[in-house]
Amino acid sequence: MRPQREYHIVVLGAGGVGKSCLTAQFVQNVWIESYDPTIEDSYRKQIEVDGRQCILEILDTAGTEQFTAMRELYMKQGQGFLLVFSITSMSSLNELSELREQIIRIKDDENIPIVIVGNKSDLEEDRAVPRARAFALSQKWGNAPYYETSARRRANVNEVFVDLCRQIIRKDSEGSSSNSDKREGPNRHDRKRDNRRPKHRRGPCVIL
Ligand SMILES: Nc1nc2c(ncn2[C@@H]2O[C@H](COP(=O)(O)OP(=O)(O)OP(=O)(O)O)[C@@H](O)[C@H]2O)c(=O)[nH]1
Ligand SMILES: [Mg+2]
Repeated sequence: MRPQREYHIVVLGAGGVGKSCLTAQFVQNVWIESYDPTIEDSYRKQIEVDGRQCILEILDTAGTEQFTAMRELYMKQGQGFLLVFSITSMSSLNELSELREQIIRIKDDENIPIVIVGNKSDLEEDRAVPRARAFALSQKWGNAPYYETSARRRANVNEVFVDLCRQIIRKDSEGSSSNSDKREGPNRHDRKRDNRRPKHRRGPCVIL
């Protein structure tokens, strides 16, 4: 049996977009109607992805500005990021760009696993972010996968975590297969440049 691997996932996005509700649905299969702003919570969940047992260490972060002091630390530790906005709030989409820039700066890596999540898809009548707008952002970010989810209806909840986990696994295996080149291989700077050209291009992905 292949060994279990542990992966660190960070859930980011503006306050009230549904990060905690998505996490609670994924980890505990529960729907939370009330809004209790998060400071920081972490969860563990074991899942099987493509026949491989993975333990996800999930960090549910604070969207509210006064609780964001820990950001640098958890961005450093995170291996994959769910960038969550609400389809009912254009400003929540706009906030994601700064978060992504911060992740890239802190990880010093443009190809960090990311999934863009447009939550509250059950509130179609209140939609403020056209799908095309979110999709354009996904293309701008090198075809980062884009999903619309509803924590309320538990729609696409597993899918976003599994997609992110798959990206981390793929990156992990690319990293370890290039380890053998390290001795006489490209210097650190060149390897980073190589990372910007993913071997497997991610396909655009809007699952509704
Ligand atoms: N209709 C609908 N409401 C949702 C959905 N997800 C979350 N909500 C509601 O939105 C509110 C905020 O959800 P949270 O999950 O606490 O938001 P958050 O992103 O964790 O907020 P912070 O912890 O402050 O950053 C709650 O009242 C939820 O019930 C959804 O998919 N559909
Ligand atoms: Mg929360």
